[in-house]
Amino acid sequence: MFKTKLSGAIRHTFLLGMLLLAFPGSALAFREGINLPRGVTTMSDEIYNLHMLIFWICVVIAVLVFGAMIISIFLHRKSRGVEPAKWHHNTAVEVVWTVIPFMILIGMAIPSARALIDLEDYRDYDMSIQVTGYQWFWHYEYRGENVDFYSRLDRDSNRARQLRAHRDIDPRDVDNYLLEVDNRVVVPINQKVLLLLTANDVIHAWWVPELGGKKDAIPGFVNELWFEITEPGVYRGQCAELCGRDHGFMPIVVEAVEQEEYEAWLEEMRERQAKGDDNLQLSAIEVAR
Ligand SMILES: [Cu+2]
Repeated sequence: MFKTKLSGAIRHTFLLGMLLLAFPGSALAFREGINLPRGVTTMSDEIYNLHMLIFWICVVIAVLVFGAMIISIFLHRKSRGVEPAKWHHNTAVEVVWTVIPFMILIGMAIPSARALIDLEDYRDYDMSIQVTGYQWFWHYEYRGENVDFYSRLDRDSNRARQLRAHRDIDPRDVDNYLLEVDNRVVVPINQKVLLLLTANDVIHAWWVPELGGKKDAIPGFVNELWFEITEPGVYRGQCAELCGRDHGFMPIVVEAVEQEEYEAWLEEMRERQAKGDDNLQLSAIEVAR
């Protein structure tokens, strides 16, 4: 009687497990914020797919291993009068439990290596921007476009964070508090954008999570990072290195637009530069601090 119930329960658990595995990742109610964000670039997509592949391989292994353990504990428990097996050293079993993990590791290594190689492939880019980290703002130079500007924490966030000096501004009333800048990085969609990262003072790190990459900006070195954004939008990030007292106040905002819009923006920036717009210069940044 009990045996029938137990085998029924095992069968139901097994069927439920198989049913869950049959659903794609998104159908399993992975709430936003729990799973890895999918991002908006070709590379972040590849990283996400790799992550999900490895995740499901781990789930299958966990279901099989823990399933076998649980079933074995139930069926071969002492109270049922099961005698412990006396044999040891089974060559067939040892071959199987060496070969199977080996095959699994190869299955994981191939897509991982492919993603890593893609991640580090900086050739054939469409445009490049030299990014320099400062305490505590960024400088962007669009190479070959005659456009360069500084990008720092926007004035509202900056005033609100100085609680003592500006008690009248509540941080909760500021849109995108600490995640907004005065001059955004504008890039066209569907273009391979190469960033050349360095720093002027201490080590910083350029990180916009949705773009699927993070790189250190180190004085005296040039690091590379590339992305190709597929969806227009505004993407926010921060310096990801403990770079000093005001480390939390150097956000990064990337705006991805259509090609024509990007060209128009470049033209506008050139005009602003020609007019000597203070908001693009360093002196204005220092005055505001
Ligand atoms: Cu920094």
